[in-house]
Amino acid sequence: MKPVLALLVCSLVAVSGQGPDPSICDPKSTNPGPPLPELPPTFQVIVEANIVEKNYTMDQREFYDYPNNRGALMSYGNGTRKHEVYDYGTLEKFTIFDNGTCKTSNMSTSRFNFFSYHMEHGHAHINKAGFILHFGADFNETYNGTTMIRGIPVNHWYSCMHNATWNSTYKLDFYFTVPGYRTASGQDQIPVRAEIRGKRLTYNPQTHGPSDTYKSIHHIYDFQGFHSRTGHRDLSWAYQTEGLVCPGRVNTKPVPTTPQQFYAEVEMVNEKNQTVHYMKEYFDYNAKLFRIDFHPTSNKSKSWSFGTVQHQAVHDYNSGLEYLMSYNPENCSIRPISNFSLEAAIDSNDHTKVHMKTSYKLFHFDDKDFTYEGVSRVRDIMTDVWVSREVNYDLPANSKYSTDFLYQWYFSAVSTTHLLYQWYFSADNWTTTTSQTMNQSQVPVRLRMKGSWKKNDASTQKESEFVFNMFNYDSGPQYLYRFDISMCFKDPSMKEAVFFQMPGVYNNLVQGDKYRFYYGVQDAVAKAAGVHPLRVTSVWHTPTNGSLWVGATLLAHPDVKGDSVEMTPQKPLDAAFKDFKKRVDANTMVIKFTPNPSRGQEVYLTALPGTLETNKDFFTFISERNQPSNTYQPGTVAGIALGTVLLGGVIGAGVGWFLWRYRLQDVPYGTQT
Ligand SMILES: *[C@@H]1O[C@H](CO)[C@@H](O)[C@H](O)[C@H]1NC(C)=O
Ligand SMILES: *[C@@H]1O[C@H](CO)[C@@H](O)[C@H](O)[C@H]1NC(C)=O
Ligand SMILES: *[C@@H]1O[C@H](CO)[C@@H](O)[C@H](O)[C@H]1NC(C)=O
Ligand SMILES: *[C@@H]1O[C@H](CO)[C@@H](O)[C@H](O)[C@H]1NC(C)=O
Ligand SMILES: *[C@@H]1O[C@H](CO)[C@@H](O)[C@H](O)[C@H]1NC(C)=O
Ligand SMILES: *[C@@H]1O[C@H](CO)[C@@H](O)[C@H](O)[C@H]1NC(C)=O
Ligand SMILES: *[C@@H]1O[C@H](CO)[C@@H](O)[C@H](O)[C@H]1NC(C)=O
Ligand SMILES: *[C@@H]1O[C@H](CO)[C@@H](O)[C@H](O)[C@H]1NC(C)=O
Ligand SMILES: *[C@@H]1O[C@H](CO)[C@@H](O)[C@H](O)[C@H]1NC(C)=O
Ligand SMILES: *[C@@H]1O[C@H](CO)[C@@H](O)[C@H](O)[C@H]1NC(C)=O
Ligand SMILES: *[C@@H]1O[C@H](CO)[C@@H](O)[C@H](O)[C@H]1NC(C)=O
Ligand SMILES: CC(=O)N[C@H]1CO[C@H](CO)[C@@H](O)[C@@H]1O
Repeated sequence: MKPVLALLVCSLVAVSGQGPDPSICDPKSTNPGPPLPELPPTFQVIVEANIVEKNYTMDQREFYDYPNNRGALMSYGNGTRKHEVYDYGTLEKFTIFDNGTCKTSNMSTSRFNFFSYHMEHGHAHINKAGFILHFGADFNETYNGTTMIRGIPVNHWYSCMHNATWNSTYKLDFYFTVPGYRTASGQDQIPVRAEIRGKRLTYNPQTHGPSDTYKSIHHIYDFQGFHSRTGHRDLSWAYQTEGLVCPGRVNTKPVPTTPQQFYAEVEMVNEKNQTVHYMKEYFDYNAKLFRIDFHPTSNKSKSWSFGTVQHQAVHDYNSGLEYLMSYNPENCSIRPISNFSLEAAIDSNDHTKVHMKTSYKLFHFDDKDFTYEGVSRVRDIMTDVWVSREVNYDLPANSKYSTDFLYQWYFSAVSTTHLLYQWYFSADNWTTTTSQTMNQSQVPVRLRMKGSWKKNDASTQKESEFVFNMFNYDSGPQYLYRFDISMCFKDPSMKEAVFFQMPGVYNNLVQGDKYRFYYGVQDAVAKAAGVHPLRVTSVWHTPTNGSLWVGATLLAHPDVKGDSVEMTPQKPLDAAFKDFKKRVDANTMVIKFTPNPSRGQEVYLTALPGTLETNKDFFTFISERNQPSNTYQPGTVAGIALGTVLLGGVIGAGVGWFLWRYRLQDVPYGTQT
């Protein structure tokens, strides 16, 4: 339909000069006849365009959307297909070719565009359908009765157009179904055919004006399946360029901001190998910690893993070390963080050490070519989509690799996503509901990476396509217990348990908010010992009414040298312990405890000097403290067990078994009292 519009646009009717050719039509005759049908504000139609004078046919599926200021065409002609998207908001046209490339054109500088537009208060707007098709009262339609087209009874109108500059005369016939005719869509008076016939002077490139030779045109447009219904289906796909980069496109929405901390569960789909992997990622830029849980599926990776078992890798940039752990079987290896790690990058100033990427960099948002390409429904979630083509993105200088990837992000589009977490505790006649509402907007839902890469110029090009689906995303604080590394410090010489007493005045407050208390303990012990809080694990306390005992374990610094920019000097264990003891004895080991604001205010608790005990393991200490003759209270061990599991991370199966047995032993005793 493009040719006719081009012609129509440049041949507005004006009866003047030499006048129209009477053998084609007479512009003076007007008899509007019955009321002219109105074209709806949105519609789609399939058009078969027969360009008679040039002997070819073109098929087009047209989408018209006045309210959303856009249009789209899918056309098939001369054996090739293309998809055009017209965005009048930015006056851009995107042409998507069958070979998967997309071209951006500026409508304000191109001579013709299919739907045509006008300016409204400084903004471009697609024209009304009647104007585009040159049909309606404005065009002085003449009614010419009813006839049959393709077996359909139709009303026939025509208009006559003339342009003096080109000395052109065109007759445009329009056929609409007669009122009451049962159309397929149920819509009344829909267009069935348009036909244009006429002639004009050809263009003279020398004079940029009309030449003295005529050319005739004759086009027949058959409209099929005209309707404006969308039903339950979302037609946005027709107006989308999803998955394609259209170079030069205007970015209409900046990429989301990224948090300093986040947690996400990731489903990684390898489209080429047809495999699916699952991972959990914990990212904390403030604490310079990263953890990833994964499960290698191939024995090939033996060189960097323990085989096909569940792994947990903690990357501590404060020491430059990676703690790679598996729990079943138990295994740990400590080594410098590799620059191949997801969140690691070779430092550009230093050129050898790694540093931790910001989440902004991790998401590739330092790539300024990301452009917004509209909304899309992913996993039933409405998402905003950004895309970029990244050629040799972030490759180290002098790398022989070459990469070319399409990087496409989907973020939830709703301005705020309410994720409601609810826990229900119920025991017999007692029910409590606690809920915590968290507002998170622009949550990452999916990342798609598709492209090719080569190891070097001589190697063959490899194709890759990955989809990363992100679940349970949480940009809230990342608690340190998630980065527990105590598993790597099994050797008694690598750790030092400390136990100390505190004034029992806040027992109730501590008991009611023990995890917040544990964070305070971890922090205070680390400060007092002069080490990073990561080196303080297995925090616990005695939830009894008597004296309040608190314990923690100080970890040694492994005998492995890290290699990161953020590295800080690491104190040896004995020096850390000595410093800690000094602080306790000097009455300056102060725990800042910030309970839940609804429970109480921030308090400062000082360890009682002279109470520091050590050189015992946790269980010996507990059993000595909780002899049946002592002030044993049911619940003690259960409380410790839970606290240890939570704050100390996953403790080994042996310890779990111990606690389980210990508790069983105590149950009869507890009930007897
Ligand atoms: C004839 O068409 C030209 C564009 O090709 C246009 O600029 C001109 O205004 C038209 N003349 C009349 C009288 O409408
Ligand atoms: C324009 O068309 C009219 C009528 O068809 C004809 O008489 C006239 O000579 C034409 N003028 C030119 C410049 O071709
Ligand atoms: C179109 O086809 C007809 C009949 O086959 C032929 O006479 C005419 O020259 C063709 N026109 C063009 C422009 O190819
Ligand atoms: C139609 O396609 C053929 C073969 O692909 C090409 O040679 C020809 O130039 C095309 N014609 C037009 C008008 O695009
Ligand atoms: C894809 O097709 C279009 C139109 O045929 C062409 O202009 C473009 O160069 C092609 N691109 C590639 C990468 O083949
Ligand atoms: C399109 O061209 C016009 C005129 O040259 C210019 O003002 C406008 O910024 C261009 N638009 C885009 C999207 O490049
Ligand atoms: C319609 O007819 C009126 C009156 O003859 C005329 O003034 C007007 O320019 C015509 N409009 C078009 C689009 O031809
Ligand atoms: C995918 O399969 C290819 C060929 O079998 C293999 O070389 C490659 O390592 C696999 N990729 C992943 C991520 O498993
Ligand atoms: C991995 O290696 C172990 C022992 O070397 C073997 O039992 C197992 O079948 C291997 N698994 C795969 C997937 O090759
Ligand atoms: C721990 O991993 C190493 C290296 O993969 C392996 O040689 C060793 O057997 C593993 N130890 C256990 C207990 O599985
Ligand atoms: C709760 O306890 C009350 C009084 O003891 C009793 O009447 C009621 O049936 C109990 N409700 C449930 C759900 O057990
Ligand atoms: C002016 C005009 O086009 N009149 C036509 C109206 O329709 C009848 C029948 O289809 C034709 O014979 C006329 O020529």
